[in-house]
Amino acid sequence: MGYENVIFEVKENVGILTINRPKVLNALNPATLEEIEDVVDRLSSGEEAKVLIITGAGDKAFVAGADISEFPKMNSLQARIFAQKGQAIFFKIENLPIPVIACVNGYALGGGCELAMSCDFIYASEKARFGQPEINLGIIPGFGGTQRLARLVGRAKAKELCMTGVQLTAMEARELGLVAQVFPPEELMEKTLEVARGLAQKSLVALRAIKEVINKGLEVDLYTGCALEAEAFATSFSSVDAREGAMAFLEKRKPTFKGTLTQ
Ligand code: CO8
Repeated sequence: MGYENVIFEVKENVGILTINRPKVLNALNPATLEEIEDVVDRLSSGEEAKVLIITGAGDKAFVAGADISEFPKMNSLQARIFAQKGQAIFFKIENLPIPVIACVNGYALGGGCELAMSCDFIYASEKARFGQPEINLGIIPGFGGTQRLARLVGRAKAKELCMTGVQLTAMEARELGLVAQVFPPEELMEKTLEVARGLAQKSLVALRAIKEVINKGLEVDLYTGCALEAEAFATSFSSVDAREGAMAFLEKRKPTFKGTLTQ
Protein backbone atom coordinates (compact mmCIF):
# COMPACT_ATOMS: atom_id res chain seq x y z
CA MET A 1 0.00 0.00 0.00
CA GLY A 2 1.35 3.47 -0.92
CA TYR A 3 0.95 6.05 1.83
CA GLU A 4 -0.40 9.58 1.32
CA ASN A 5 -1.21 10.55 4.89
CA VAL A 6 1.58 8.90 6.84
CA ILE A 7 5.30 8.33 6.43
CA PHE A 8 6.82 5.07 7.55
CA GLU A 9 10.52 4.33 7.72
CA VAL A 10 12.68 1.79 9.52
CA LYS A 11 16.22 2.58 10.67
CA GLU A 12 18.35 0.30 12.83
CA ASN A 13 15.30 -1.88 13.62
CA VAL A 14 13.30 1.12 14.84
CA GLY A 15 10.16 1.97 12.85
CA ILE A 16 8.99 5.58 12.78
CA LEU A 17 5.37 6.20 11.81
CA THR A 18 4.73 9.89 11.20
CA ILE A 19 1.14 11.08 10.82
CA ASN A 20 1.60 13.48 7.94
CA ARG A 21 -1.27 15.95 7.46
CA PRO A 22 0.34 19.04 9.02
CA LYS A 23 -2.09 21.48 7.33
CA VAL A 24 -4.91 20.07 9.49
CA LEU A 25 -2.66 19.38 12.49
CA ASN A 26 -2.45 15.69 11.49
CA ALA A 27 -6.17 15.10 12.05
CA LEU A 28 -7.26 11.51 11.52
CA ASN A 29 -9.59 10.92 8.58
CA PRO A 30 -10.66 7.41 7.49
CA ALA A 31 -7.86 7.19 4.89
CA THR A 32 -5.23 8.04 7.52
CA LEU A 33 -6.62 5.43 9.89
CA GLU A 34 -6.39 2.83 7.11
CA GLU A 35 -2.77 3.70 6.45
CA ILE A 36 -1.95 3.50 10.17
CA GLU A 37 -3.60 0.08 10.24
CA ASP A 38 -1.56 -1.09 7.24
CA VAL A 39 1.69 -0.10 8.98
CA VAL A 40 0.62 -1.76 12.23
CA ASP A 41 -0.33 -4.97 10.38
CA ARG A 42 3.11 -5.02 8.73
CA LEU A 43 4.73 -4.90 12.17
CA SER A 44 2.63 -7.64 13.76
CA SER A 45 5.20 -10.38 13.12
CA GLY A 46 7.96 -8.42 14.90
CA GLU A 47 10.23 -8.87 11.87
CA GLU A 48 10.18 -5.52 10.05
CA ALA A 49 10.98 -3.47 13.18
CA LYS A 50 11.69 -4.27 16.82
CA VAL A 51 10.31 -1.01 18.20
CA LEU A 52 7.78 1.47 16.81
CA ILE A 53 7.74 5.24 17.40
CA ILE A 54 4.58 7.14 16.49
CA THR A 55 4.84 10.91 15.97
CA GLY A 56 3.26 13.80 14.07
CA ALA A 57 4.62 15.86 11.16
CA GLY A 58 5.52 19.50 11.74
CA ASP A 59 6.27 21.25 15.00
CA LYS A 60 2.72 22.04 16.09
CA ALA A 61 0.80 18.83 16.49
CA PHE A 62 1.07 15.16 17.23
CA VAL A 63 -2.56 14.62 16.19
CA ALA A 64 -5.30 17.21 16.87
CA GLY A 65 -8.02 14.55 16.88
CA ALA A 66 -10.36 12.92 14.44
CA ASP A 67 -10.88 15.02 11.30
CA ILE A 68 -13.86 17.20 12.24
CA SER A 69 -14.52 18.06 8.58
CA GLU A 70 -15.71 14.45 8.13
CA PHE A 71 -18.37 14.77 10.83
CA PRO A 72 -21.11 16.61 8.89
CA LYS A 73 -21.00 13.82 6.25
CA MET A 74 -21.71 11.10 8.81
CA ASN A 75 -24.94 9.78 10.24
CA SER A 76 -25.04 7.99 13.59
CA LEU A 77 -24.41 4.57 12.07
CA GLN A 78 -21.39 5.79 10.09
CA ALA A 79 -20.08 7.55 13.20
CA ARG A 80 -20.29 4.27 15.12
CA ILE A 81 -18.41 2.46 12.35
CA PHE A 82 -15.73 5.19 12.36
CA ALA A 83 -15.39 5.00 16.15
CA GLN A 84 -15.22 1.18 16.07
CA LYS A 85 -12.64 1.29 13.28
CA GLY A 86 -10.43 3.66 15.29
CA GLN A 87 -10.86 1.57 18.42
CA ALA A 88 -9.94 -1.64 16.56
CA ILE A 89 -6.78 -0.07 15.15
CA PHE A 90 -5.77 1.32 18.54
CA PHE A 91 -6.27 -2.16 20.04
CA LYS A 92 -3.96 -3.48 17.32
CA ILE A 93 -1.34 -0.93 18.39
CA GLU A 94 -1.79 -1.87 22.05
CA ASN A 95 -1.43 -5.55 21.15
CA LEU A 96 1.59 -5.28 18.83
CA PRO A 97 4.28 -7.70 20.05
CA ILE A 98 6.90 -4.91 19.99
CA PRO A 99 7.20 -1.80 22.19
CA VAL A 100 5.43 1.28 20.84
CA ILE A 101 6.44 4.77 22.01
CA ALA A 102 4.29 7.85 21.38
CA CYS A 103 6.59 10.79 20.63
CA VAL A 104 4.22 13.69 21.25
CA ASN A 105 5.60 16.82 19.66
CA GLY A 106 2.57 19.11 20.02
CA TYR A 107 -1.22 18.90 20.34
CA ALA A 108 -2.49 15.44 21.29
CA LEU A 109 -6.20 16.14 21.49
CA GLY A 110 -9.24 13.89 21.17
CA GLY A 111 -8.29 11.01 18.86
CA GLY A 112 -4.66 12.18 19.16
CA CYS A 113 -4.64 11.74 22.91
CA GLU A 114 -6.38 8.40 22.39
CA LEU A 115 -3.75 7.32 19.85
CA ALA A 116 -0.96 8.26 22.27
CA MET A 117 -2.66 6.36 25.11
CA SER A 118 -2.79 3.18 23.02
CA CYS A 119 1.03 3.22 22.88
CA ASP A 120 3.10 1.59 25.64
CA PHE A 121 4.34 4.91 26.96
CA ILE A 122 4.43 8.56 26.00
CA TYR A 123 7.42 10.88 25.66
CA ALA A 124 6.38 14.50 25.19
CA SER A 125 7.92 17.79 24.21
CA GLU A 126 7.57 20.69 26.66
CA LYS A 127 5.22 22.19 24.04
CA ALA A 128 2.86 19.21 23.95
CA ARG A 129 -0.75 19.59 25.04
CA PHE A 130 -3.11 16.76 25.96
CA GLY A 131 -6.87 16.70 26.27
CA GLN A 132 -10.23 15.24 25.32
CA PRO A 133 -12.04 18.35 23.96
CA GLU A 134 -14.92 16.42 22.34
CA ILE A 135 -17.32 17.88 24.92
CA ASN A 136 -16.82 21.26 23.22
CA LEU A 137 -18.17 19.70 20.01
CA GLY A 138 -21.16 18.26 21.86
CA ILE A 139 -19.87 14.68 21.62
CA ILE A 140 -17.77 12.31 23.72
CA PRO A 141 -14.44 10.57 23.02
CA GLY A 142 -14.92 7.67 20.60
CA PHE A 143 -11.53 6.03 20.11
CA GLY A 144 -11.24 4.60 23.66
CA GLY A 145 -10.51 7.86 25.46
CA THR A 146 -12.98 7.54 28.33
CA GLN A 147 -11.67 4.04 29.07
CA ARG A 148 -7.90 4.41 28.69
CA LEU A 149 -7.78 7.82 30.36
CA ALA A 150 -9.66 6.51 33.41
CA ARG A 151 -7.28 3.57 33.64
CA LEU A 152 -4.24 5.84 33.34
CA VAL A 153 -5.17 8.79 35.56
CA GLY A 154 -8.09 7.49 37.67
CA ARG A 155 -11.83 7.89 37.31
CA ALA A 156 -12.30 11.33 38.88
CA LYS A 157 -9.52 13.04 36.92
CA ALA A 158 -10.65 11.33 33.69
CA LYS A 159 -14.19 12.58 34.27
CA GLU A 160 -12.93 16.08 34.97
CA LEU A 161 -10.82 16.10 31.80
CA CYS A 162 -13.56 14.66 29.56
CA MET A 163 -16.28 16.88 31.06
CA THR A 164 -14.35 20.17 30.95
CA GLY A 165 -12.35 19.50 27.79
CA VAL A 166 -9.40 21.42 29.23
CA GLN A 167 -5.91 20.98 27.84
CA LEU A 168 -3.08 19.70 30.02
CA THR A 169 0.48 20.89 29.62
CA ALA A 170 3.14 18.20 29.17
CA MET A 171 4.30 18.71 32.77
CA GLU A 172 0.75 18.39 34.10
CA ALA A 173 0.29 15.21 32.06
CA ARG A 174 3.53 13.87 33.53
CA GLU A 175 2.37 14.65 37.07
CA LEU A 176 -0.77 12.62 36.37
CA GLY A 177 1.20 9.64 35.07
CA LEU A 178 -0.11 10.05 31.52
CA VAL A 179 3.33 11.01 30.19
CA ALA A 180 6.50 9.11 31.10
CA GLN A 181 9.05 11.86 30.35
CA VAL A 182 9.13 15.43 29.06
CA PHE A 183 11.96 16.81 26.90
CA PRO A 184 12.79 20.16 25.27
CA PRO A 185 11.23 20.14 21.77
CA GLU A 186 14.58 20.00 19.95
CA GLU A 187 15.68 16.95 21.99
CA LEU A 188 12.44 14.96 21.93
CA MET A 189 13.02 12.77 18.85
CA GLU A 190 16.69 12.08 19.61
CA LYS A 191 15.89 11.08 23.21
CA THR A 192 13.03 8.88 22.00
CA LEU A 193 15.27 7.26 19.37
CA GLU A 194 17.95 6.65 22.00
CA VAL A 195 15.50 4.73 24.18
CA ALA A 196 14.02 2.92 21.16
CA ARG A 197 17.47 1.80 19.95
CA GLY A 198 18.16 0.51 23.46
CA LEU A 199 14.92 -1.48 23.47
CA ALA A 200 15.78 -2.91 20.05
CA GLN A 201 18.85 -4.54 21.64
CA LYS A 202 16.82 -6.32 24.32
CA SER A 203 15.04 -9.66 24.24
CA LEU A 204 11.87 -9.38 22.15
CA VAL A 205 10.41 -12.39 23.93
CA ALA A 206 10.82 -10.64 27.30
CA LEU A 207 9.59 -7.26 26.01
CA ARG A 208 6.46 -8.84 24.58
CA ALA A 209 5.85 -10.72 27.83
CA ILE A 210 6.15 -7.51 29.92
CA LYS A 211 3.71 -5.76 27.61
CA GLU A 212 1.15 -8.57 27.59
CA VAL A 213 1.27 -9.20 31.31
CA ILE A 214 0.91 -5.54 32.28
CA ASN A 215 -1.89 -4.94 29.74
CA LYS A 216 -3.85 -8.08 30.63
CA GLY A 217 -3.02 -7.87 34.34
CA LEU A 218 -4.67 -4.47 34.65
CA GLU A 219 -7.96 -6.00 33.55
CA VAL A 220 -8.02 -8.80 36.15
CA ASP A 221 -7.59 -9.29 39.92
CA LEU A 222 -4.10 -9.43 41.47
CA TYR A 223 -4.01 -13.23 41.86
CA THR A 224 -4.98 -13.80 38.22
CA GLY A 225 -2.48 -11.16 37.15
CA CYS A 226 0.31 -12.85 39.09
CA ALA A 227 -0.67 -16.21 37.57
CA LEU A 228 -0.36 -14.62 34.11
CA GLU A 229 3.04 -13.27 35.14
CA ALA A 230 4.28 -16.70 36.28
CA GLU A 231 3.25 -18.23 32.91
CA ALA A 232 4.94 -15.47 30.95
CA PHE A 233 7.97 -15.67 33.22
CA ALA A 234 8.30 -19.38 32.42
CA THR A 235 8.10 -18.64 28.69
CA SER A 236 10.77 -15.96 28.88
CA PHE A 237 12.89 -18.18 31.13
CA SER A 238 12.99 -20.96 28.54
CA SER A 239 13.99 -18.66 25.66
CA VAL A 240 17.38 -18.64 23.96
CA ASP A 241 17.71 -15.02 25.09
CA ALA A 242 17.31 -15.98 28.77
CA ARG A 243 20.23 -18.40 28.51
CA GLU A 244 22.29 -15.74 26.73
CA GLY A 245 21.39 -13.14 29.39
CA ALA A 246 22.55 -15.33 32.27
CA MET A 247 25.70 -16.59 30.48
CA ALA A 248 26.69 -13.04 29.48
CA PHE A 249 26.35 -11.91 33.10
CA LEU A 250 28.43 -14.83 34.39
CA GLU A 251 31.05 -14.35 31.67
CA LYS A 252 31.13 -10.58 32.41
CA ARG A 253 30.25 -9.53 28.85
CA LYS A 254 27.39 -7.69 27.13
CA PRO A 255 24.55 -10.02 26.06
CA THR A 256 23.70 -10.40 22.39
CA PHE A 257 20.03 -11.19 22.21
CA LYS A 258 18.63 -13.08 19.25
CA GLY A 259 15.98 -10.46 18.71
CA THR A 260 13.17 -12.64 17.39
CA LEU A 261 9.80 -13.66 18.75
CA THR A 262 10.23 -17.27 17.62
CA GLN A 263 12.53 -18.99 20.08
N1 CO8 B 1 -10.07 18.17 12.39
C1 CO8 B 1 -10.00 18.86 11.23
N2 CO8 B 1 -9.25 19.96 11.06
C2 CO8 B 1 -8.53 20.39 12.11
C3 CO8 B 1 -8.55 19.73 13.36
C4 CO8 B 1 -9.36 18.56 13.47
N3 CO8 B 1 -9.44 17.82 14.61
N4 CO8 B 1 -7.75 20.39 14.22
C5 CO8 B 1 -7.23 21.42 13.52
N5 CO8 B 1 -7.69 21.43 12.26
C6 CO8 B 1 -7.38 22.39 11.19
C7 CO8 B 1 -8.07 23.71 11.39
O1 CO8 B 1 -9.40 23.67 10.89
C8 CO8 B 1 -7.17 24.65 10.60
O2 CO8 B 1 -7.46 24.51 9.24
P1 CO8 B 1 -7.52 25.84 8.29
O3 CO8 B 1 -6.09 26.36 8.29
O4 CO8 B 1 -7.95 25.31 6.97
O5 CO8 B 1 -8.46 26.79 8.96
C9 CO8 B 1 -5.78 24.05 10.81
O6 CO8 B 1 -5.99 22.69 11.23
C10 CO8 B 1 -4.99 24.76 11.89
O7 CO8 B 1 -5.78 24.79 13.08
P2 CO8 B 1 -6.14 26.14 13.86
O8 CO8 B 1 -6.11 27.30 12.95
O9 CO8 B 1 -7.38 25.88 14.63
O10 CO8 B 1 -4.86 26.21 14.84
P3 CO8 B 1 -4.78 26.93 16.26
O11 CO8 B 1 -3.34 26.96 16.61
O12 CO8 B 1 -5.54 28.19 16.28
O13 CO8 B 1 -5.54 25.90 17.25
C11 CO8 B 1 -6.11 23.72 18.14
C12 CO8 B 1 -5.03 24.61 17.46
C13 CO8 B 1 -6.37 24.23 19.56
C14 CO8 B 1 -5.55 22.32 18.19
C15 CO8 B 1 -7.41 23.79 17.31
O14 CO8 B 1 -7.09 23.52 15.95
C16 CO8 B 1 -8.46 22.82 17.74
O15 CO8 B 1 -9.15 23.04 18.73
N6 CO8 B 1 -8.62 21.72 16.97
C17 CO8 B 1 -9.67 20.73 17.23
C18 CO8 B 1 -9.31 19.85 18.40
C19 CO8 B 1 -10.44 18.89 18.69
O16 CO8 B 1 -11.56 19.28 18.99
N7 CO8 B 1 -10.14 17.58 18.62
C20 CO8 B 1 -11.11 16.54 18.87
C21 CO8 B 1 -11.79 16.12 17.61
S1 CO8 B 1 -13.07 14.94 17.89
C22 CO8 B 1 -12.26 13.48 18.17
O17 CO8 B 1 -11.07 13.38 18.10
C23 CO8 B 1 -13.12 12.32 18.54
C24 CO8 B 1 -12.43 10.97 18.23
C25 CO8 B 1 -13.46 9.90 18.05
C26 CO8 B 1 -14.30 10.13 16.85
C27 CO8 B 1 -15.11 8.99 16.42
C28 CO8 B 1 -16.48 9.30 15.94
C29 CO8 B 1 -16.91 9.88 14.71
